[in-house]
Amino acid sequence: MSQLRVLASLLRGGCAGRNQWFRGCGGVPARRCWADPSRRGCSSSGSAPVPSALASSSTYVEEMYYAWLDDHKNVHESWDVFFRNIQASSPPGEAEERRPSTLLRGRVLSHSPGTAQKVVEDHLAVHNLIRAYQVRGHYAAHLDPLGILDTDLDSFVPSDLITTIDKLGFYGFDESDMDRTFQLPPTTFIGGDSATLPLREIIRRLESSYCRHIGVEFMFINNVDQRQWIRQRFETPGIMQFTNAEKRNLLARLVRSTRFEDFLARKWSSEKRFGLEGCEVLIPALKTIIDTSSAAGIDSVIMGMPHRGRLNVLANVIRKDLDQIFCQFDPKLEAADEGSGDVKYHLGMYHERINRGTDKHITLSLMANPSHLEAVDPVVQGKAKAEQFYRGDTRGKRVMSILMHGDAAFAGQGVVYETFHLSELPSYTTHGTIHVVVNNQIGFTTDPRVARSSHYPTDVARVVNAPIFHVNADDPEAVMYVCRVAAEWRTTFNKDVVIDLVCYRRFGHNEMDEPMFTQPLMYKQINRQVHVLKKYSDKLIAERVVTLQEFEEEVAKYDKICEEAYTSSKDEKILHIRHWLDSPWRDFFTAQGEPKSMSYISTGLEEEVLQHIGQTASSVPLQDFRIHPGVSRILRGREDLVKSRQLDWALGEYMAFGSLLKDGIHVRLSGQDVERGTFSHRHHVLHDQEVDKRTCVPMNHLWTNQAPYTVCNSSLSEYGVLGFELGFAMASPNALILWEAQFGDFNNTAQCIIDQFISSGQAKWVRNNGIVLLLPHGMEGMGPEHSSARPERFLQMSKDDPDHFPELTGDFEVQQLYDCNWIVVNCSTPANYCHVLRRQILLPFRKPLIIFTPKSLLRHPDARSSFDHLAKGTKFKRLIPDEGPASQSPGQVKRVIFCTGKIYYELVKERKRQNMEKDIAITRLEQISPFPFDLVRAEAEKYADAELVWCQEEHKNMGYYDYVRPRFLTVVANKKPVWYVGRDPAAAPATGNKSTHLNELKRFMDTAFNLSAFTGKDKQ
Ligand SMILES: Cc1ncc(C[n+]2csc(CCOP(=O)(O)OP(=O)(O)O)c2C)c(N)n1
Ligand SMILES: [Mg+2]
Repeated sequence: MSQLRVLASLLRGGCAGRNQWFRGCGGVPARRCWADPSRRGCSSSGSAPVPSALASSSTYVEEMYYAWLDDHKNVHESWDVFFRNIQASSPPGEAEERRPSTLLRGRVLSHSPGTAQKVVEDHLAVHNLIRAYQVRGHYAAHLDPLGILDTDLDSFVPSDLITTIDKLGFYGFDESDMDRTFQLPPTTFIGGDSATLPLREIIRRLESSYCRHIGVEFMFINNVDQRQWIRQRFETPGIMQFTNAEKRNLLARLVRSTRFEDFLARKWSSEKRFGLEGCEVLIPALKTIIDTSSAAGIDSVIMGMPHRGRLNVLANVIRKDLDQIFCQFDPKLEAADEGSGDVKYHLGMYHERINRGTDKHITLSLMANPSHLEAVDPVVQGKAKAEQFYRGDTRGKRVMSILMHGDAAFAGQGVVYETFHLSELPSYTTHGTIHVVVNNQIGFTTDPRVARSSHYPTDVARVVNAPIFHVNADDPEAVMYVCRVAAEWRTTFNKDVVIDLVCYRRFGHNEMDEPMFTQPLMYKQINRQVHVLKKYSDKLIAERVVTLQEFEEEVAKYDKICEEAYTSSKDEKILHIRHWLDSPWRDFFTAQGEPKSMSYISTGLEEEVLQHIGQTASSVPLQDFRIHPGVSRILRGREDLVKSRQLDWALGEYMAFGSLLKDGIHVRLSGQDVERGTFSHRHHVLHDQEVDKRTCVPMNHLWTNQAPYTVCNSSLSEYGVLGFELGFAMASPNALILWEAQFGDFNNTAQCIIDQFISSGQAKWVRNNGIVLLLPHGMEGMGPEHSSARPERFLQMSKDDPDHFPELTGDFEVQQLYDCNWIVVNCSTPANYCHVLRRQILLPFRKPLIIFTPKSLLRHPDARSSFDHLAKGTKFKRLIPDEGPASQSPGQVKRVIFCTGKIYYELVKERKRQNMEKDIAITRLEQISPFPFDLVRAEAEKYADAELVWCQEEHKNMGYYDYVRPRFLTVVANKKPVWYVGRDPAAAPATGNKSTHLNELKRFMDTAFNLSAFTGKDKQ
């Protein structure tokens, strides 16, 4: 039995899909939507003695039958004969019943056993064949311009594609069947206006649709309408047509793209630029996406891309002035801005202009990015989401993102997957991203066969049901077509889509590299490869779309533009990174990009505001909303606190968020389980216990004209989500954007965002960012994990000078914040936590803020603040001095213990227990970095005769010690030692053994209160 017979018996269960399609024809040309859904039952033939192949395909037979009933010409004549025979022999009345399964019952065998079965099976075979091309046609497509590599890493051609005539046998056919005509199923558009086609033509059209220069992967998409939409775009005969004007435009864009790289190569032959040669078509591809999207209403496009072709995109897509690009190659250019700056192929850009293709206004921005491939993906998404949010673009109809990728990075970097998984989440979706892969079939020197395990570099996109259009980049018209379809796909379905530009890299990884060392045969072929511009111009000249002279004029015109820009670029003497800003905040800064003042108003609040927020935080603002009794208890507890004018941690946070919302500041808190709070203390989203998915966010019921509060549980990702929030925070300075790690130590899976963007972003790209990281931290006997948010790492990356005592000007506090790269705090009170969050927004500039947040302190009865500490006129305390007996008579104090965070409460308890409140002062450092030199000096001078101790609960090689020690020594001008009290050095952040944990604590507490512990030692 041929394999077809097996396949035929497998063709069951199409009912759901078909019915859905019949029902869901809306929006898709209803060429085959002939049936009344009510007549299209999915009945089987039950126990009737219909031959097995027919029984299993009764739906198919029914389709044929209904088509035949509508019009006998709808079906092939063999079917016509078949149904006529059955109807003619039906008892009177039965034929009117019009259910073929009934009509067939007991009749097929007796009327035309062999013929009927063969007819059905042959039709099924054809349908299978069509489906095979739709599913696997891309494996046989000619995607590689070099013609030597298998883009899918596999030279195997699926056995069910008819690449040679003998493969017809797979379907039980031979050459003699090639001119037989078959009825086409409703799941294909290859017929155009005809419902039937000869087998030869069916195969030809399928090859043309799926096996030429475009390979379409879409059959894994489980939405039938979407699949049908794609089929229509790729199967309809003659659909890929371009006008002569479009072809000329395409050629002109290719000229620019190609000649730009040629120009750079000529002028700066030994400079790294990561040229686009071999994928010049990227430029017209992006322009087509932008034109099509602009025509559909998009007026802001946010892009992220790697090194390859970046300068070309800046020049020919974003339209950065060419002289500004060329002057970047001048080594004598002096930097005008502070900070490190960055190499030219990492810089970003923001440009508002008229899109020539549509004559509509458009803003294009390319995000600055580090070398770390794909790291910018979630950042772009976050920024796009924020722009959509602030513009009320709830469906992504005005703002969109485009992400470009290299083939090796797209397959290899996990953040790509994390970003895809954000694409459909309500609080993270950007309503469809167009991904463009520059698939040059190599990553630096590495062959794809050892760089990925999937067929294509794009397989990762399948997880979100994104269609993938592979296209041979040496066929510019095919590229244009898929770009247009991709943009239309986004407009229609607001879902992600991938364009895989299968190309080659004409030179080495960069202009200095020798590719023949590692890819000799590939590069022999590349050296023979005719340039795409030559191929396409020859084609258009042969088609008489342009003349040779017109083409040469176009080239000369662009070369002249480059030459002129080159001449004027020589006048540039100074490099302004500021001109390469990707996210300008125009009204926030002065025209020169400076803060409008160097002070900030008090972060304190009116009593009524505190009361009002406190009451809302303790109540359920919706009627008939039944909350869990445990939550009720928590709200009652809050109510009691508010009545006694007290704050716990959750209330402190409420006060900060609520008061900023009142002032029109959008607040967004994102991270794993943030809605409830990992430690069940927050409860910002209440859940009705009786109505599924009914929720209430009291923070959004505070004031009538308040800004919105967004609190969203994220996917289980740190790299992706932190990158996303960082991008969100770029869109506007008037928003407090917070990312909370479930436990602080999980920040290390987002290390790249922290190192490459948060700590160094301003230095490299002169852009401010006020993102807040909430990192639960504290040694609570919970084991090596979940104890440390690794303060040492953040502090090590803080740029304030440990050895230099700064000049204390009047606005020192603000100036110090302005000069730093980020702010690191560990607050010990809810009031101070509230103040530092409010200060973040009230400052006239933005800096990232890292907060080590508590766990046990969330409910610690001593870790509460009075409303007085938030009253008008109060502010964030960078340092909280001792206010007890020691501070009354500082001359008697023997030791000052400086500490930060939760250990303060343990120290105070122990001091009391040992009755040493006059002997030992305990001072809390709340802002660790930038280091409050001024306040620490005041404390050190106050207790001039006392020993200085730094006490921390973390191990000695971790926590804060390495950061604070040299700064303390600078404060005391190296005249006194700073003694360390804390855990010994260790490899793991904490012990897994509870009793060891407690013993360690006891040991260092004993040292802290042993006044002779350091006697006789002169330094540590
Ligand atoms: C995260 C990361 N790891 C390693 C590198 C070093 N690197 C730079 S380019 C490159 C190859 C990239 O290949 P591909 O993504 O295919 O882009 P192409 O250069 O071919 O355009 C590598 C490994 C990097 N930049 N980023
Ligand atoms: Mg590559």
